[in-house]
Amino acid sequence: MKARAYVNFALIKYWGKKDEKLRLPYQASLSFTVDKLYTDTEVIVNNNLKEDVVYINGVKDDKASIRVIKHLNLIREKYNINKFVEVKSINNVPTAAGLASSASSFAALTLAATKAFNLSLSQKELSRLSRYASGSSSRSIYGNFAIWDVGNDETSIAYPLDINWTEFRIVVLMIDKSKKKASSTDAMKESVKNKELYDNWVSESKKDLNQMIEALKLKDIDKVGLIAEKNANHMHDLIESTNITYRTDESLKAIDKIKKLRNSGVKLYYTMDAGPNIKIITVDSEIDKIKKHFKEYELLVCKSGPDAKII
Ligand code: 2P0
Repeated sequence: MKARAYVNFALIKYWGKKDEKLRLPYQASLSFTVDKLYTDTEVIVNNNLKEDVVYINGVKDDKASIRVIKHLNLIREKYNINKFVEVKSINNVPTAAGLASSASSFAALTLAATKAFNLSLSQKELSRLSRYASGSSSRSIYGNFAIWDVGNDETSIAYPLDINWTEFRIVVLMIDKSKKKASSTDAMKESVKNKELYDNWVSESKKDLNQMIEALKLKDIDKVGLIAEKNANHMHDLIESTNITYRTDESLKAIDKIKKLRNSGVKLYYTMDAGPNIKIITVDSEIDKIKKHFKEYELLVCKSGPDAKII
């Protein structure tokens, strides 16, 4: 059984867990699933196997397999299944460069594995199950805009937002494809320890989320962009209060250029995740201008992507 799930980028970030094991977030997040970056994962039940065999991008990587096998164990335990599988996962995403590859990877794995085990789960059930493997993957079950609620173990799932904004774009500026130094899971743990700053992050991000939903309903790119920038900057300030930083000189240089171009009248904003790459938030009418001004970078212009699906 083969599934494809698409990468999502958060406009309002998930940063910090109140329950590490259940992967319950402290605050709700909102994302946009994109069409150009995705993971294809094939899961084949093989009765001759005595353990799972995992290939990621064609390589049998024991370290990367651990998290995959842990998730398969969780699915087997939950649904009383006693079969080992072969997993072949291909990312068309530079892995672990802050391009949210764990979101698409685990959403695709959850869908392909449950289907391979003959389970037929709803999107809500898939979102919840995927959450255990990677928080942000709960949002990649859905295409377009999605919100992942705080909730409890039962209710902390993502759901789609009914917003049909066909002109909305995210342009990925590839700054560095190398593997990030600190995993977001570890960086989140450090950030949560800083109680005063962390509490402020939680209360501000709740306000940001409400404002973002209203701005998206209005399809107001200036409001959406400014709220997303504020939220991303707040998250990175919080991260940098620990000893971790994802913003490199190259990221800051690109941000500066974005601001300058904005001052000249182009509608473009930015967000950043757990890596140095920049995602430009914009609309279709601005793409040619952006391409002209950012010739020195590899650009990936993304539209709204679909739900995770069997292919
Ligand atoms: C997000 N990130 O909302 C935020 C913004 C990175 C920066 O969700 O620990 O790899 O596995 O639940 O899913 C990183 O997410 O973290 C992330 P875990 P995950 O997209």
